[in-house]
Amino acid sequence: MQTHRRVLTLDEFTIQELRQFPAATGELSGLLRDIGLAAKRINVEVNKAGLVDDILGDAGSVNVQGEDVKKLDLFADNQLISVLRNGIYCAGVASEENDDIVVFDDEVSNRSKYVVLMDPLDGSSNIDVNTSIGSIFSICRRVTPLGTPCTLQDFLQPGVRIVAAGYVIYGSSTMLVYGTRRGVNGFTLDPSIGEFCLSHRRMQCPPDGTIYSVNHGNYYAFNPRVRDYIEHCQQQKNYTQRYVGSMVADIHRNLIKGGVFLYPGTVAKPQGKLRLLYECNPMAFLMEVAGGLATDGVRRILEVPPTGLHQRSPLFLGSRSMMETLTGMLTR
Ligand code: P6P
Repeated sequence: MQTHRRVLTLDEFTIQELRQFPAATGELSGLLRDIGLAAKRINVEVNKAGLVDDILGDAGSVNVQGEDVKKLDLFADNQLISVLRNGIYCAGVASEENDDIVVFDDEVSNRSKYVVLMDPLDGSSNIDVNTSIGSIFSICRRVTPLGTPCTLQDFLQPGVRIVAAGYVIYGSSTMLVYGTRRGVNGFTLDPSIGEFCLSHRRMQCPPDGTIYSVNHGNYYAFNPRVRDYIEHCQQQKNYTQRYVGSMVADIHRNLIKGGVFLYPGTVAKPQGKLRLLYECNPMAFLMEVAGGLATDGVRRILEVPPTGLHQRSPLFLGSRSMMETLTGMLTR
């Protein structure tokens, strides 16, 4: 009898990974399962956003970046914080939606060895037009003593200290993609069972590609070397430009198909728009584990020393060969 091929769920996968490391405590696996639970709850609201107006549209507030906060941003932030606070694996959170760190100062959470940095719903300007949006997260080991409340020091760590990172893309299907140093794996949500199921095992970014992703609207505000690279791309007959305006969607496509994503600084905003700790670092970590490269135009993104929770950085990341050409042009 032909039995249905069983696909590993996220929980089964993280437990399988755990079994390969008998010394592991299971905390990281538990943390990833908690994030998966929050993602499922956020997915329900994202999918019905067009149907109900109590979740769509501006929440009336403005976040630390000065950006209008959509109600879904706040819902996503609340879902992730509540799941992590009620769990037993996280000591606190840094989020785009909160000016300061959120410290889960209770006896159990203070004993947790991880903190989470996140953009709970990135690309929110696309919510109203039904374009793919995403949640981005990274997980770091605390540097302050266990048993005490986490502090800002636990969050201001360079990306090389990331233990795991990932994103959820709410698109034509909903996927959770996460990586540890062992590899990047993608899980597609199966609504029939309400589980993320392994669909993209050991994701590798193609070493070369033909897609470049940049907001051409800023072309004349870029420095000349960035413009030179964009013109280089335009001169390649087989290259194509793809830009959704939602970094999770743009980077997810390039991770699978190959390509480079550029969010350079401009004359007015030399540090660009994207935030180092909870946008650039997690995506750079994933891209490097998948065989790609990620820089701020000069330095490896993961080595940029953090000075502030919401600091920004230019971001260039993607296929190794394309990044080597890009970096050569930016630094000559
Ligand atoms: P622009 C979305 O608001 C976001 O933070 C990223 O997801 C995206 O890559 C970028 O901003 C788009 O910015 O200036 O090109 O619209």
